[in-house]
Amino acid sequence: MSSRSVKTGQVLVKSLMAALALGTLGMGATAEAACTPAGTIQDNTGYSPDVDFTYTGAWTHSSSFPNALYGTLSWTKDVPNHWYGMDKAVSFSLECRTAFDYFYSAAYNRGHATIVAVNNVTGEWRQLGSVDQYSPTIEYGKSVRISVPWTQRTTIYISANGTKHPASIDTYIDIDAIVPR
Ligand SMILES: [Ca+2]
Repeated sequence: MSSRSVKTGQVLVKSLMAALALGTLGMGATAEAACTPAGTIQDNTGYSPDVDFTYTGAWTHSSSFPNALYGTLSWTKDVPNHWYGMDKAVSFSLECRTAFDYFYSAAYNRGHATIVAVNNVTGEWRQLGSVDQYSPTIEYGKSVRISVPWTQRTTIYISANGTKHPASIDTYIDIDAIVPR
């Protein structure tokens, strides 16, 4: 192949890539393409492609838990200053989803996790529930399904409430993964 035809080939590839990029941008403009895919495990470390986890406050992240999903867990007992729990939390956004599964580990030092949702379109917020993560023995891969009140883009905040089951020795909460539903 001559250098001329190689260049032609490169131009063709560039043109194709540009067209694909335009196509992707075009799809992104529609509401459907912005939907968070359902059923994909989203790991708490945030490397999963469709949900970005954001951590505020004091969290510890570890990849030393072989029995957790992808071997990773993040935990905190940092209680938010705001009662609606947005300043010290793990947060992520969902769109077009009506629920998500919250995976965590239950243990003897776990407390209550508070879950709050904020509608990014209307600004409404709602407390979705509280999860008691206490267990006398350590149980990895536990999950609870949380209903989401809006299919519009919604940010979910999960934070430590600072309260616990009477038998628990501490108020830590953790996140292992979420699965949008
Ligand atoms: Ca994990």
